[in-house]
Amino acid sequence: MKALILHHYPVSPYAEKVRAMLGYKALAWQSVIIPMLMPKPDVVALTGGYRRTPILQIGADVYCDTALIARVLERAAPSPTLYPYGDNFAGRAMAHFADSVMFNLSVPIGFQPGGMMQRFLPDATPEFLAAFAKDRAAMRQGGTVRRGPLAECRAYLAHALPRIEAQLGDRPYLLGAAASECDFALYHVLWPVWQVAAVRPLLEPYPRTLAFVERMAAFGQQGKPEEITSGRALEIAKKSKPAAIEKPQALESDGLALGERVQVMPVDYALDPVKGELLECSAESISVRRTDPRAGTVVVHFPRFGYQLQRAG
Ligand SMILES: N[C@@H](CCC(=O)N[C@@H](CS)C(=O)NCC(=O)O)C(=O)O
Repeated sequence: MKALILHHYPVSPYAEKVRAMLGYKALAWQSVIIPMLMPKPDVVALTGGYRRTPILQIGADVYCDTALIARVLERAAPSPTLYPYGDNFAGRAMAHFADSVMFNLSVPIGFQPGGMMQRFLPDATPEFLAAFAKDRAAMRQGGTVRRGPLAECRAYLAHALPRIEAQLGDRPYLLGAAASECDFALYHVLWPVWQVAAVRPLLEPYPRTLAFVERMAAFGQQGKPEEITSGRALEIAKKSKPAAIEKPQALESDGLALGERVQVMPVDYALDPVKGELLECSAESISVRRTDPRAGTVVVHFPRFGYQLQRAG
């Protein structure tokens, strides 16, 4: 099997979701630490424009978005499964709610001054923190995600936590005795609250939730990745051939045919189009082939849900 290369940085909650999945599946992986803000020339050489974190590289295939990465890891190592109760609507709905709604209230809580950045980057200069805030504001421009004021985020969390506690009941995980995709989604959004001593008390009235986060965090600590440089990852991409796509489909492609030049980008934020030749567009994923002077010919894959496909402008 080709190596799994995760491009990420330590303080990223979405990256923590994948690190925990890798640990849960006891998969060996290689780690490339990427910049936290733009410019990210080596990331963009692989993706063609997508800048969000993390991405998973397998040879010359680049997988964007943790919803798709979960399915790729499942293919790489079916056991233990991330879908022990089936890949069903309840699990997907919980994962989506955690990723899309809860992420946007837990980040303002966990990333307040003195929070996650202080914990993971104690030496960050005021200039870096200001550049980070500016980068994120620019990334969200034109997007559809509203981040409310802190008091509102805390109120929404207070609304969600008793329900999470009730959902856990006497089960270790949201859907039962085994962990599934939605547990990893909920874990990574509670992670910034749990990591920061000043806000962890918000979780303390909910002992099952707290025990759940601790259980999930143990998966995150299990992996022992091999560090490689982004230059090495680009060489690997250049030397590799993208995996063949069997029986490619063009489902609901609005008239776009396989082989056409298209662009793909998220619907919510970080609206950076990735242009290339459409190789597949199914109910699960969109794949485009593109060539970069340093990465060579790569295929970039996105989940179908949450991404827009258009003729290349
Ligand atoms: N839907 C995406 C969201 C990923 C995301 O928003 N990640 C954050 C970091 S936790 C990000 O990309 N921040 C900007 C950056 O890293 O450049 C996924 O599931 O992977």
